[in-house]
Amino acid sequence: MGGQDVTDSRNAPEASDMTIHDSANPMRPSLSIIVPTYEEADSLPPLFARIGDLHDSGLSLEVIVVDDDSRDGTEQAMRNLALPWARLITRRGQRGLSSAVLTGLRAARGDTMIVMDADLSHPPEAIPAMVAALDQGADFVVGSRYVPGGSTEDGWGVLRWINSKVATVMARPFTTVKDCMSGFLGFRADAWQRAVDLDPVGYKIGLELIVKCQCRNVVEVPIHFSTRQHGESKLTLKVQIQYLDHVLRLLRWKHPKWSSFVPFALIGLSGIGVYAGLLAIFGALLDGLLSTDLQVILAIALTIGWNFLWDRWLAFWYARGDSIWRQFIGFMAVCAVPVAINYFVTTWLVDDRMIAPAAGAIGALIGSAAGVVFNWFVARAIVFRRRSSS
Ligand SMILES: Nc1nc2c(ncn2[C@@H]2O[C@H](COP(=O)(O)OP(=O)(O)O)[C@@H](O)[C@H]2O)c(=O)[nH]1
Ligand SMILES: [Mg+2]
Repeated sequence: MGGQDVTDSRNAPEASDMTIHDSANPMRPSLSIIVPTYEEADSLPPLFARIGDLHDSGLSLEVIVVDDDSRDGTEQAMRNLALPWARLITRRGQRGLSSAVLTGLRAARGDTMIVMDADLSHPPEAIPAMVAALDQGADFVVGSRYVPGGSTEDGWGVLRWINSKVATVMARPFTTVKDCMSGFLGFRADAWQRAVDLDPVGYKIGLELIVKCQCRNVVEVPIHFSTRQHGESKLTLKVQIQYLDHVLRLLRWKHPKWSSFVPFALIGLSGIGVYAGLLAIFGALLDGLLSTDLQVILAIALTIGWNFLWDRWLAFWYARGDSIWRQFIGFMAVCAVPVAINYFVTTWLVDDRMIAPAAGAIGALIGSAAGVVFNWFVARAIVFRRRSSS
């Protein structure tokens, strides 16, 4: 296997930092199996023994191992195997499961793609059934633990199980697949080429692909999910936190309006509490120092500030790069309508000798209810504009 530096790989910004140890096999296979690896040298010989059985049984395949420069003997292991249908891509200066999978997909030549772990938790023997499901019309196929016939090897810790289930439930807004976390995936080459806005972050490239390729007919093929025999899992706490971020990104991509309006409305609701609380505090502390009118104005100003900062962060995330002062001025202008309603209701109730916190709450409630939809539409259209590229 000679090392060959890649300089012209399509869509591959990382290309100059990787080496393909090519097998120079001129035959175009019908199936490409992508195996991302990080420190999996010991798993490779048994993995290739089992994939080799598929190859020997007549399946036209290539395997692309995408290793993030593990330096644990992976290159040597691949050299020892010396399989004409296997390639190793070593990426340098880059880590990440999803981006490794995308690197492998770009290099793949088959019409059908399978992505699997190196650690033998995914049985290669299930691959023919997965390919058959695709041939029969599935857009996407998942090797699944959670469908009849599927199972998980005993000894999977309870925590690990809960973890997997919680992650699956969080994926519910996007797919009803029972085991979209398994990491054992298959699809036709054109499905991922059709994908828009692929975001190679995180660990769950399966979920990303199902959503971004808009795959509807996802079929689950039952597998027995084995416990890894060699090496360690890379599913760290950091990776799990990144998953939350990934789900949020997918939500924002798939439902941009709702994922803006819902936080906006909730922040508006929180503003009511902030406003009433401020009025109560001012009433207790500033009564001799500041007139009631000024107290109300101060409370309104601080509440606008509260709403603005949270809205900018959570409801209009895409406009965080724009000038904050310009946005703040625009936001205040947009707030003027409900704020005016709020101010008059509050001061009118105070004149009516109701206690100020209750007055504040009622004023804010009416103002917010009247303003929330109006404000959101106007803020979105004028203050927090979406740039065409985001
Ligand atoms: N290239 C690459 N592969 C990775 C990375 N993280 C994990 N992998 C591989 O992705 C597969 C799944 O990872 P694993 O640690 O088994 O995760 P788990 O199955 O969730 O415990 C394995 O083959 C890993 O070697 C990474 O940062 N880069
Ligand atoms: Mg694993």
